[in-house]
Order: sequence, then C-alpha cells, then structure tokens
Amino acid sequence: MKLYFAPNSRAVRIAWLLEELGLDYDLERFQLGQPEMRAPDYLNVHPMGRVPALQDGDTVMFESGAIIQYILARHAKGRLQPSEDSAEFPIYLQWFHYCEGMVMPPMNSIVVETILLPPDRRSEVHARRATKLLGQMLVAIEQRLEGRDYLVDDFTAADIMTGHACLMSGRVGVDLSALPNIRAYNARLAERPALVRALAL
Ligand SMILES: N[C@@H](CCC(=O)N[C@@H](CS)C(=O)NCC(=O)O)C(=O)O
Repeated sequence: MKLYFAPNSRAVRIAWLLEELGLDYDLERFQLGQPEMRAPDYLNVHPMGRVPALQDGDTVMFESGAIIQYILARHAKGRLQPSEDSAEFPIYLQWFHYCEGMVMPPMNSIVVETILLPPDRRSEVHARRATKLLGQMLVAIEQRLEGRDYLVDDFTAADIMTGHACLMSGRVGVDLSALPNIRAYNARLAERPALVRALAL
C-alpha cells in the first residue's frame, strides 16, 4: 500500500491505523501547501490535491473515513471495529462519522480564519463562531466519554477518526478546560505507540 501523506493532516489517521494493524506501507510525503500537491500527477490520485489518499494495487482512493473503512474491510481481519452483528456496531459507526460530519466543519473554519487566509481577509467573528460551534460539538463527545476510556468499549477506528479530531481541537486553540473527559482521552490516545510513530512520520 502507498499512503499519500502530509504531517499535521488527516493523513495521520491512516498512518495511525496502519501502525495499529502492523501493516506495511510506503509513504509519498508532502508538506501541506506544497505546489506538488496540485501537480497533474497527484491530481490524478486526488482531484482536489488533498491528503490522505491511498493506493492499494489497482485501487486508488481518497477520503480518510472511506480509506479507513476500506483498510478495515480488506486487511484488518476483524480488528479495530465491533462485529457487524453486535449492538456496538451502529454506535461505532455513529462516532466514526461524527468526526467529518460534525467536528471537522467548524475546525476547518477555524483553520481558514486563523491560519490559511492572509491576515487582512480573516474574520474574527467567523473564527469566534466556529470556535463556539466546535466547543458544542465536543460536548457530545465529553458526555459519551463519561465513565469510558474510548468511544465504544475497546479502542476502535472510531477513536482514530474522532479521537484525532479531539487531539486537533486542542491544537487549534479550543479551550478544553471544561472538558476533562476529552483531556484524559487525548492523553490516553497520545500514549499509544502507533500514534506516536504516525506523528513522527
Ligand atoms: N474529508 C477529507 C478532507 C481532506 C482534506 O481537506 N485534507 C487537507 C489536510 S487535513 C488537505 O489536504 N489540505 C491541503 C490543501 O487544501 O491544499 C478527508 O477526510 O480525507
């Protein structure tokens, strides 16, 4: 497998998963913002020139959640997700997709308004609104983590998706002081050797 990767991006999720599963992979490494991500060769892999993308034999695909579901289905032998006939499976899917569906949209706005736009085009109002919204999205995770170490029972790929978003929330400056379960969760995730290795790529 070849992972199209950039540090500090959602591609870390895929590297984290591959490390958790002990699978071999090659890395095509970019830096976010690098012009090579918009070169025709890479636009054939990802039409928006974004990361992550994955090549596995003849399969070339993008979207971090889809890539994770694909790797789990083809290469994980049932690891890192509850079995499809279990009561936990729908809950696992819910928290897996909560990440891109609910947490990342306000996070994207924060990154746009505080980092990507040139200073004279940034809007403090938009940034504040997105930060407030992101805080609200995190409250649901905070409640879910009450009395739990992970979003389902054991560590699953839902923790790779939504856990990664929780870790990123701290990094984009969201105040986590009123969210002790998320702070403990982030600390727990940060100790996982597979994540440490993925973050070092
Ligand atoms: N929903 C997509 C989002 C992909 C995405 O926006 N990736 C960002 C990094 S986290 C990117 O490549 N940005 C570079 C750019 O826009 O130039 C996924 O989950 O894979």
